[in-house]
Amino acid sequence: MKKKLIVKAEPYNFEFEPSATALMIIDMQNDFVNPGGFGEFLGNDVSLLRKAINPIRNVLEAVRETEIRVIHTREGHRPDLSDCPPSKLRRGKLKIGIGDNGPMGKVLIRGYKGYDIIDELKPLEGEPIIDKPGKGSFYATDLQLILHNWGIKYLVATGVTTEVCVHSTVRQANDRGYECLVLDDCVASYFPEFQEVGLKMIKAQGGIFGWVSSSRNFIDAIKSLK
Ligand code: TIU
Repeated sequence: MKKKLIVKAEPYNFEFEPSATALMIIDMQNDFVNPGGFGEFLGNDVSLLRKAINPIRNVLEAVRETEIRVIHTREGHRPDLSDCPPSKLRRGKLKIGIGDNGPMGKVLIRGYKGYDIIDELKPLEGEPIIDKPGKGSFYATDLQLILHNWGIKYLVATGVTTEVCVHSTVRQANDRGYECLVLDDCVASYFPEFQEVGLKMIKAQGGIFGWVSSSRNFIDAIKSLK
């Protein structure tokens, strides 16, 4: 029998096998979290997302001492925009939009500073980075192949934004049979009301999309693995 751990969570405790678990850090990129990027050009106060950084870093450091896998994602596009649907390019009628020049280089484009994962959460070698053109991490990526090869059954979701890329990813993962735990202080939204209701939607109806807990509860649960 593989070792199972329990995290105090809602709507009820989350049971998982560490060897079959991956921590997902979703889109913690300069473009969403720092001023002068896509998030700000969409009209948002990006400082609201920064409160997730320390809790994610705490979880990441704890997980790196265990057999739990780590996967990072980045949202964005090829420099020639061939993987960007025209509808996404047009959306919002932005003054500075995807592919345009901003203070952190071309907005949401691979290879530019805005696209990079923030310094505080830099991936280590052996932690795959999934480059994704959509909001959900499974769409047009090799995420499912990697999870399959690693025998992953459980996902711990962190990152931004709660109701957009985190929700899209959790919904896609849930339909594919993964058990998803979302850590409430490790996800953030530009809209406080969406943060609240986004988390409620995960755990409602008996955990229709998954479970919700906190960084503290998760770190407590994996302490025995070190
Ligand atoms: N706009 C917004 O809230 N989010 C995104 O566009 N992408 C992600 O959530 N990563």
